[in-house]
Amino acid sequence: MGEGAVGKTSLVRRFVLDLFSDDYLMTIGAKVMKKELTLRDGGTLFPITMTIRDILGQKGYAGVQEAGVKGAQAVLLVYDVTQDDSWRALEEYWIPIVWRLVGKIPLVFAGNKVDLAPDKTYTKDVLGYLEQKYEARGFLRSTKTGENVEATFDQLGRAVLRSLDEPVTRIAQPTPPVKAPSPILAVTDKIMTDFCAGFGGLETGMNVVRQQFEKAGVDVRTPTKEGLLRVVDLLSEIEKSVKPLDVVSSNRLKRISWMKALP
Ligand code: G3D
Ligand code: MG
Repeated sequence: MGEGAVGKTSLVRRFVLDLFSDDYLMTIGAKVMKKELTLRDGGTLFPITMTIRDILGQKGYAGVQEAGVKGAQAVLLVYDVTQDDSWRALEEYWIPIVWRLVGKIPLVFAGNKVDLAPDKTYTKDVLGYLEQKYEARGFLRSTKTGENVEATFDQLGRAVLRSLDEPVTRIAQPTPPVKAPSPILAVTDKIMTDFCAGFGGLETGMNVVRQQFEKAGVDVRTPTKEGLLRVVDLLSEIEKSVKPLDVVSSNRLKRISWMKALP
């Protein structure tokens, strides 16, 4: 998890063989990937299959983000070392979502883009602060060098192994509540989550959502009413292949009614 453009997708892509390119597109929703690895802990080897969800970092998509984090056993929190706002957002926005919805599961920090860091001491101090405050490990990395990618995911796996027997505590309101996003983002978020709920859940649904947003030419950062209408129609077309027509039609009308209230 982490803000938009901090390097989440680049980091995951370095680790897994990712066949779907989204070079020209922000990650929409949550992209799910799998990776098999073996962890050595003490003298024992543990074969692990990691399911990694690359979650949309854009503010305003709480529904999609919350669906993405449910069931997580650990979270990799990614920030951009050249943007102080990006690690502050981990504290203010992302960690509270995790604590509230999943509980105190293991966290690992990844400070990305160290190749661009102007002040290495400051960069190390920020990571040290986060590690100490959240009792977590952290790594600095860069796509240029590729170093610390394996170590980061290795640490995630180890943290999960160690936490398996421990009860998870949830925190109801860890920080002040987050303000509602712009109305159009809220509706976009609602349409995405609604479609996925009726289309096999996040894993299946989001692949379709991603394709249809792309087809409609809608940027999730700046959706317009016209663009959203195209998305709603495209999603209806997809639903026609698996749902009765009356359901497809009522879904479409419901989504359009959400948009009607928009300015
Ligand atoms: P996100 O998934 O968190 O939104 P991306 O972020 O992985 O899409 O990365 C956003 C941009 O940051 C990309 O630039 C990517 O190449 C760049 N980036 C990611 N990691 C590093 C890094 O370690 N160092 C540097 N210098 N850049 C990095 P573009 O221009 O492709 O959008
Ligand atoms: Mg991304």
